Amino acid sequence: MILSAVAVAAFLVAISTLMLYLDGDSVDTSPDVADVIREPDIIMPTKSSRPGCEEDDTCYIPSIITVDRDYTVSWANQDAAFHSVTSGVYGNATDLFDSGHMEYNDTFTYKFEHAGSFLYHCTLHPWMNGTIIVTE
Ligand SMILES: [Cu+2]
Repeated sequence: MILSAVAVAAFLVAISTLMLYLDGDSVDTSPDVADVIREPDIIMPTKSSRPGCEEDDTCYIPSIITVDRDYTVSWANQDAAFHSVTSGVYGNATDLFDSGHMEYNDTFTYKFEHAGSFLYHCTLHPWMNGTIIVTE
């Protein structure tokens, strides 16, 4: 009787250990979960709506990043003001990507499928400029 109780207890410990292992494994390998919890690559910080952020390079943080081709870059607006992430330069936008007006806490993503150097800007604030460098 005691022996079977020990056997049952050992079995339960083995099962719960296995469940923990399987649980941890599924979290680590799921790309969907990884995408959801991923930090944004670039943020628009507080007060980037006022001129001056370009002087210490804090309009988009960071303003230049290098990524591999087919990487999906994410931006998050952490400022109370509207901002945009728009390809090209102020007054001369290209049609590659455009977030439209992003409010506080909005995020925008774009997958870069070609290598190159891509300038972008904010349509509301001419001093806000950034660059994505995409390598093969
Ligand atoms: Cu802006």
